Amino acid sequence: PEYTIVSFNIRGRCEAARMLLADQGLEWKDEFVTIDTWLQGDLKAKAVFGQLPVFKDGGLTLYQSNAILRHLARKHGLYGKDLNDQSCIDMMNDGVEDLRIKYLQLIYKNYEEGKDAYIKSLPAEFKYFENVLGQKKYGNGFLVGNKISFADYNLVDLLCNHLVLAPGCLAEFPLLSAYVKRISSRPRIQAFLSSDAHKNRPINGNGKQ
Ligand code: GSH
Repeated sequence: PEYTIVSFNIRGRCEAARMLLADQGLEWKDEFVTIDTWLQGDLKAKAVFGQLPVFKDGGLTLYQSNAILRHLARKHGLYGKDLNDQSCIDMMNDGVEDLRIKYLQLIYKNYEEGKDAYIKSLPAEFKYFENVLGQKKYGNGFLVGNKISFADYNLVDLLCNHLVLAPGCLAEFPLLSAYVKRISSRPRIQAFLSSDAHKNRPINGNGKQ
């Protein structure tokens, strides 16, 4: 395969890139690092920011999950049609990242005590994305423009995780619900989401979801 993703064996911060690759019909190899190997420290010492994932494209070694998404987007035409689209896609992806950080803080730092309050806070988060989908200004069917971008894969992945956390959480957001259904039913995404590789991969590293 053209690409290699080195990560822990979880969906985590890589599943959006895997979804992008699958949807674009691109091949990649997953190399999973066990906690034991990680704790030996060699990989951590080599990592630019001391963390996984790492992505390899020929001679390029890239850390930071969002940089990986952007690299693939630039290479495979998933970054809008012009400069303004690119900037709007960046804006949307930054919004997704903000929500992902809140989600990961809940999962890894405050799951038991924080779950109810987090779920209650979700409508206030989702309404921004619902608004964007309702505005012609940015997108029409996708977050930005008339074509899928890396930010769409990132958002759909994160929303799928939220549907596991709180199955009814999108009920009051018709545009967002339809968006997740529409994108997850693209044939290659549907095949990816129903693959054993995806289904057997835990969402997070601590077993919480
Ligand atoms: N901003 C980084 C990204 O988006 O790639 C965050 C990466 C990150 O949180 N990596 C975690 C990690 O390597 C696993 S998903 N944890 C082990 C450690 O920090 O030693």
